[in-house]
Amino acid sequence: MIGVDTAGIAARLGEAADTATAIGQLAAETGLDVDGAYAVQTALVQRRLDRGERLVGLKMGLTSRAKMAQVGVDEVIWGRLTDVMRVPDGGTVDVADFIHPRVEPEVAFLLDRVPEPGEPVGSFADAVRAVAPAIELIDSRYANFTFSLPDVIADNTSAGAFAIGPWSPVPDGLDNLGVLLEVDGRIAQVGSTAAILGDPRRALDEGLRLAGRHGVRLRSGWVFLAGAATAAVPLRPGAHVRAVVEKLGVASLRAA
Ligand code: OOG
Ligand code: MG
Repeated sequence: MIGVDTAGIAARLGEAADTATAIGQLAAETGLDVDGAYAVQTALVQRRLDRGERLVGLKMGLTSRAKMAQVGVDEVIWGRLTDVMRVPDGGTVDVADFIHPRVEPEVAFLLDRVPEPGEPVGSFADAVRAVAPAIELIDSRYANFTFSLPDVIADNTSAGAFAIGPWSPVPDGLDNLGVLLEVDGRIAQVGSTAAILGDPRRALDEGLRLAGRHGVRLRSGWVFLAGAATAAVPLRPGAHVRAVVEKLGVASLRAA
């Protein structure tokens, strides 16, 4: 897109994240479209890589109706994960590092042999070495957690932090496992992995396809978050959060 200041928009979003200060939406004002927004995301993540962070995976967003409805955007999106975003399972995040953090239950894949560009997607069992329950902490850099499709893409799909529970070998079926999000021992959200594109394995096909469009290849050893099965809930200081996925177990984190 001619005239869009990709680096300038990335700098505004990067500053907002670094200082945990919300900003207004940018896409309408700057004429950003979806392709331009992915270019901003690339520049935004490059700022992190320039200060020594490492890419460790890909995350899908808005792969469930519950999430689409919560944020009013109905397209599947993807973003990048870096090592600094990873919190140990059972670890603590400081809410002061974020603007208005929310948590959501996810299923994570540990990637094994992902196809080369242009190669057909082989079997899920070839592409994925292990699966795990996970929690994603999302934190839109936009005021009131309100954004358009290009806005949220540019903002690296609200990626903030993530915790991954124990890895298990890929089970026979992943398509209808019960999902709970618990906060301080109370159930905050209930769902099923079926909410994720009918089967979370489809999220990997979508990720390969959508990221591939932008020349992004998934790597062996990367983590892949398939997208939340339920709406996200606000993360308050002191909260203890657990994501429970049937057959896969529990991922947890605490908020300081
Ligand atoms: C966008 C990110 C969505 C998911 O799992 O659906 C996402 C947002 O809700 O702010 O990570
Ligand atoms: Mg998510």
